[in-house]
Amino acid sequence: MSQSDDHTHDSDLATQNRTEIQEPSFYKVMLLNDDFTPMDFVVELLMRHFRKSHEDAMRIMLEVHHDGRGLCGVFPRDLAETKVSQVNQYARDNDHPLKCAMEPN
Ligand code: TYC
Repeated sequence: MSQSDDHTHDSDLATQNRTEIQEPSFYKVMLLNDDFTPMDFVVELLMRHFRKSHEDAMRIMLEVHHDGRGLCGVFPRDLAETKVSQVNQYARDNDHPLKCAMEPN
């Protein structure tokens, strides 16, 4: 086998190894309950940031209120990170303690 064949072979193996240990590429974005953020702010946030209908936003908000957390959507990692940081910033800008977080799907 020539030197260049060796390189090709090695890099194929390296690619396979990297593929085997890759993290899940999709993440759940979860909304967390608190005692202070107004319900209508949460509903508006779900419509604005996750394109939910008023009905779905109300259902998710009540699920978070009763169960402590609720699913806003499942996104590729980069988009999940962006959503979480935009939502947490939006809550902070409006002086509410609401928190959003991501977890592997
Ligand atoms: N528990 C809040 C209240 O009673 C409502 C709320 C719902 C807050 C969802 C945060 O992610 C949240 N006003």
